[in-house]
Amino acid sequence: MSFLIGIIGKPSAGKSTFLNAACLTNAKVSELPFTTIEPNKGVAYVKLKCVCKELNVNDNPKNSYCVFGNRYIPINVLDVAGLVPDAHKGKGLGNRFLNDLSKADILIHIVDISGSLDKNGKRIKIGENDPYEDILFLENEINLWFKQILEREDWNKFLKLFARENKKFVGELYKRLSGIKVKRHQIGLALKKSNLEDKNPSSWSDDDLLIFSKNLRELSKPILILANKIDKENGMENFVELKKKLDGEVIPCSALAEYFLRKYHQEKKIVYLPGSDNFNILGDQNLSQKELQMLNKMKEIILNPFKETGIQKALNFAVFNILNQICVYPISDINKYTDNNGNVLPDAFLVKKGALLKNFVRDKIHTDLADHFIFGIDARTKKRLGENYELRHNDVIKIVSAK
Ligand SMILES: Nc1nc2c(ncn2[C@@H]2O[C@H](COP(=O)(O)OP(=O)(O)OP(=O)(O)O)[C@@H](O)[C@H]2O)c(=O)[nH]1
Ligand SMILES: [Mg+2]
Repeated sequence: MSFLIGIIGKPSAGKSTFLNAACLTNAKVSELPFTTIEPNKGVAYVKLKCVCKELNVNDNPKNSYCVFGNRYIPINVLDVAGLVPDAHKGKGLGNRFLNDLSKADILIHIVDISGSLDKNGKRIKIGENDPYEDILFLENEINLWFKQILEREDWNKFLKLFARENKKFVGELYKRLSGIKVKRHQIGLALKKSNLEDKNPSSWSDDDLLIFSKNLRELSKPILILANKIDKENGMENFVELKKKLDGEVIPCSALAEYFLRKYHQEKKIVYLPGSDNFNILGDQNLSQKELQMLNKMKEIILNPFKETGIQKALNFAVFNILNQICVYPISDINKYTDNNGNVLPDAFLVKKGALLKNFVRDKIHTDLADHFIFGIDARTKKRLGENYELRHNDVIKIVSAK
């Protein structure tokens, strides 16, 4: 199972450009608001330092790929229609697309940092819109979407069923939220965070429900802010201002720059590795004077100051810092680091920090293997690892089973 990242933002913020840049898809892009109606899907990659260099082997990846010692692991990305204030009430394209986000594990909010679009994605004078306000309205919309899901189908009647604090309540809430990928423990945590653990559900106010919806949304679909169009006039100043107002991470980005760099790489005009701070031109004759100028400008205003376009950083931050994933390499031969077919370091799996070896075997490898699991062996130290061994980032492990 791979992660799903949902791309959200107001119309024309650059969501489809992000998708195309990250996944080399051909989703329609235009200056007009509501260009995207049906969601667009793609596959992007998180990037990390592969263990092949440290182990001094040439690898043959199967579920991922490796270039110059960088391992790229696939994740799913979904670009949806633009969101406007009161979308949860049906404004713009309404909540239809919100439902498209149901299966997302995390959301990346593409903000137009140049401030040249109003809340409905219409072009206005550059700098006229405050990107901070976009963040407030959009998060509110997503929280209200959660609230609406809870409220539908006789919410008040539902609350009255739980006259006292009741263990069943969490289970019933979990059922109610089954469509939007909320985990059971997140419901418990959200109740605690909202100070509602000991409150009788039948006496919940509308505010209680709103606070609970917000906390649950933050836990189950966290939002990473991306300051897109940093290349535009005002971009940099607005970015500095926005950073002052926000507690969390905000990543500067030019989705357009990444898109061009990856396209030119694909067309063999340059060599560019996603997430790097440079590119090499493959013979000037492939590029017009105008293209060369544009590439130089990208270097000057994006790659040099920010060290990358921001797309790879956003994907990595979402998966490693917010979803707290680490990478583990299962193998069969602890000396050659191969699978049964001789492939060196074939698979790189993302697992949650703190996961136990037995859960990793069950969730990522095979339930059948998990049933017959005996122990693991650390390929580096050749030591035995029990089922309750807590996995560490970059572990290379052989699974020994009775089957
Ligand atoms: N300068 C600059 N322009 C960008 C960037 N990203 C996107 N754009 C432009 O912004 C406009 C809107 O881009 P889209 O990707 O279609 O925006 P969207 O958010 O998918 O829009 P909707 O589908 O209508 O909601 C296009 O003209 C893009 O070329 C960027 O990083 N820099
Ligand atoms: Mg779009």
